[in-house]
Amino acid sequence: MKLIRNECVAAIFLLSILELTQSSEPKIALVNLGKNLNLELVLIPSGKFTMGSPEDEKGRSNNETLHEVTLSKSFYLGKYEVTQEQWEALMGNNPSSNKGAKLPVTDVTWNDCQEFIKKLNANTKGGYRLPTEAEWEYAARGGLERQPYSWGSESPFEGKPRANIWQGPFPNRDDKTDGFGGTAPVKSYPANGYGLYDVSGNVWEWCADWYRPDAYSLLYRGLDSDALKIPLLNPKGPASPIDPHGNEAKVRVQRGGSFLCSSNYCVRYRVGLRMHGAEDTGLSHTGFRCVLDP
Ligand SMILES: [Ca+2]
Repeated sequence: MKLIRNECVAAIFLLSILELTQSSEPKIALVNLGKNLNLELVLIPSGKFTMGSPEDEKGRSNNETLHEVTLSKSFYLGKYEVTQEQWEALMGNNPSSNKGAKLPVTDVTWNDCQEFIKKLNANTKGGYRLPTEAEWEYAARGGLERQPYSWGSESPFEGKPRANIWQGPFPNRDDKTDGFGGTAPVKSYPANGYGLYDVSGNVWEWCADWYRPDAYSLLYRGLDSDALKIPLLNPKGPASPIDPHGNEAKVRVQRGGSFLCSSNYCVRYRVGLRMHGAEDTGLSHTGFRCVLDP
């Protein structure tokens, strides 16, 4: 009898239901947030990839040194950026500047994301966290190797819109030919090879790692050039940050670019592009997605 009562309590507890659908690809994890809302995560297979960007890639920065990475364990990653209605269902507030239920939650700091994850873990079987930078890039590449974008090499300005970015000369004029001038509802553009939406553009996504610009390079590793060919195993980033602006801010990695990224200015919707932000600062073009360890 006690067992039945405990099961009933568990059944009505928000966030208590985790369903793993294993009958079809891609495998999806659904987490019930209440109010008929699910957090959806896609299973990303373990594997090996080349992280960073070739030196001849347009817009490439010198912090993107090519190196090999092995991710030995599969993981679930948010199918799309955490939305405002999802955030509100769990946290009871909505910090976003540009309001809309299906828009990604924005203005969240890295620390805010930790609070969201802490609550998610407390109310489920646990296993939630932010992706490492390596996991993020591996998943965002969707199985493609050494391509500039999450969809391949085609220009984002040809054919159907592929991501919510800035069209026209930044910062003077955004032609909004992708349909949106600010954030776009998640899943407005095609998914990548792993079934993930909006890894390019829309909002920057927080990663777990500390940021330092030389994190991929020999300068940081202090090894000879062959070291770049030896795959790093499940890298978690540097032990401490270096703020490239010299402000000694506690900077964390951000990836993916946002609706403010243009071709004439920064090309930051490239899949290898690395960005950073102080962990206590949230902006109107910054959000996140979660990892779930199986
Ligand atoms: Ca846009």
